Amino acid sequence: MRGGPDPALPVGGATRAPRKTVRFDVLTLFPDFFLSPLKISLLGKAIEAGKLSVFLHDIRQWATDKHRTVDDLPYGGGPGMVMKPEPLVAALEAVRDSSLKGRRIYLSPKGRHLRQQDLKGYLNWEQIVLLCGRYEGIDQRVIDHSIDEEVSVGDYVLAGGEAAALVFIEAVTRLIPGVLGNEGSLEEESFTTGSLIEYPHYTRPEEFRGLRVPEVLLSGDHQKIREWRRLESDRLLKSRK
Ligand code: JAH
Repeated sequence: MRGGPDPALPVGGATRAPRKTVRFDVLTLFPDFFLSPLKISLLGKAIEAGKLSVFLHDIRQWATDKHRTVDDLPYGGGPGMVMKPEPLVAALEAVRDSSLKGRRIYLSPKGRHLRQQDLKGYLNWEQIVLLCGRYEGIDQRVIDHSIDEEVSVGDYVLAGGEAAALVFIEAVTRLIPGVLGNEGSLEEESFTTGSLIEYPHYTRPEEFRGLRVPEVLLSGDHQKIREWRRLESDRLLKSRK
């Protein structure tokens, strides 16, 4: 029995803390590229739980000629083809929801390197439009006038931005509150170690093909285990170029 109102009772009918959901709109010539990854595992579950939504758009929809042309020869010559600006800008304008706080991102090896510490910031956008290029890339004027940010997920050239867009979506999605299930994994990742470098992991059996699990991990001494892991993590960090 309780006297008086419970100060913790929600006001205005809310029964949960404001739920973070991220909406991605992906512009691509190959929407099918994303189907399996979005169906399974972490991304599939996040979508099912309503914490993530991904809308796939075929850029060719915004090509207006009979052959639905999206590419053309590069001015100044050189190898390959370049994606024409008109369909890309039309697509960017069409999918953008002006009622949402949005960010337009082009995946490219020339972009700013994506880092773990930047990822959380993307949770504050209500709509993230990811533009995936193909061929040699896209007309620079699209980047200059219709893109907010050029992002790279690593210094290598892919066949197109799709694989990079998936990396981006997955890395952001696992930070959405409630997505990991095991909220502890996130805490340990950044807080306990203070670095992204991990310590080595072992599971059963204790001996595998003559290789034993480090004794400290079998000791049950959690203080010592923490110390060992920090040391190993440090060693890995320093040995990496
Ligand atoms: C390749 C357009 N940072 C990885 C990355 C991202 C995008 C591309 N390559 C690498 C790419 C061809 C055309 C984009």
